Amino acid sequence: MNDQLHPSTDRIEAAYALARERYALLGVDTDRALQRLAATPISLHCWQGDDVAGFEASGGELGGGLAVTGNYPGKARNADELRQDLDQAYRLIPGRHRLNLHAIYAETGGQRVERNELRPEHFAAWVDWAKANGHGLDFNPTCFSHPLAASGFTLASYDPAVRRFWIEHCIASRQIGESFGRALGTPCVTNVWIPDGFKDTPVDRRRPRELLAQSLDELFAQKIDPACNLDAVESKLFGIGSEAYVAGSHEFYLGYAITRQVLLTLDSGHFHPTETIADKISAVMAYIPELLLHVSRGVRWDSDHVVLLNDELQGIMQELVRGDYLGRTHIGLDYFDASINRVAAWAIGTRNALRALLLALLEPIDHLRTLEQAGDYTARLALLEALKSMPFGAVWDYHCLQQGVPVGMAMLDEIRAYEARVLTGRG
Ligand code: RNT
Ligand code: ZN
Repeated sequence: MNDQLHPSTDRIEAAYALARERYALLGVDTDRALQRLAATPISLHCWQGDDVAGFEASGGELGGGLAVTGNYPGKARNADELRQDLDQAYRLIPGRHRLNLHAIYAETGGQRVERNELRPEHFAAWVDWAKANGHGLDFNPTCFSHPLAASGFTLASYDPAVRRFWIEHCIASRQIGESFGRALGTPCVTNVWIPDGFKDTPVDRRRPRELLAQSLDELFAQKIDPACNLDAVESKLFGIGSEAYVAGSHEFYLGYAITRQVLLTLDSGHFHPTETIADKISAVMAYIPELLLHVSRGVRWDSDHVVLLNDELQGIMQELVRGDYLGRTHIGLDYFDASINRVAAWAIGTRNALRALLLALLEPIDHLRTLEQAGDYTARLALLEALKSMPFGAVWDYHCLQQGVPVGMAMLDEIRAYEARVLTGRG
């Protein structure tokens, strides 16, 4: 570690003072932007820490058309290791953030518990940990990596026994979500994603969707206090093994979410490769109560790469801020990369989501809107382009300093030290 490579506290503060002045000239209050940033939680996806493996005694192959590539050493082998890695990741990320759990991360003390029999007590250690560390919890039924999902169908299966099992699992999951919300005083978003679809062209596209709607109505029938649990449904265009048809497509779930007034989940990797979700936000928000985002990055397909600070991510965050949707949006991440240090993957991706959000919060949006309404597109373009070279980095560094997390590349020093101290010993 070479301290000379990293800026000193007084240099970071001096740079911030200058940046603040520059933004103030545009009418942007950087202190207020940082307050809003600090108040926005991101839900970290637990599954980046162990390549979506989970802790089931019978833990089999990753299914549902999901694929994790890479074998970087140090993957978490149990819940204690996963929490230890998460603690390290949170120490690198400014602000207080949530954790998004999947049902396969239950702790059943070595006992085999079927997924339709999972209960809140199987997540007691997660709740204790969340409470002790100020994390809200979110949840997902795991409708893949299971013999009853091996046909490629779950809630939309033609087999009533298969549907029944997954309906029961989703009901159990909502109750677990409710228990999280009650224990932690912040609603749990329970997100239903299923892999159901056909590899090759089906002749009946209608029936699986009818079955899916029926299953969903059944599993959502029990009303749960929205202060404890919020239900979300996640669409997908295609998966590995469901290239020709996915029952839970975007149109299907958009209609479902609107008519049932549940949350819609937009995963940025679940659309055509050139289709981005930023423009969808203001359209769907006209009709749905709240939104769940799975911020991801597809490369050629839904490959779930670590999110970068790129135009796509900025477009999403700009929409949330410009449209004033932050209060109705739950921001979650969804990627899994096993080819790099997994703690770094969490930290880099989450910091990028926050950096994109900060960039959006630093826009003089009222002024931009006035220009647009006046038809002054010349000034709108000039200002938007000028914003790109404003000293945003100084504001971000100051935020990290204030929040007690490493600034810039100092983050990597901590990751390397953790790797040497903890991860390499895992064999
Ligand atoms: C799959 C969906 C889903 C999963 C997680 C593990 O394509 O994106 O959200 O990635 O539930
Ligand atoms: Zn997703």
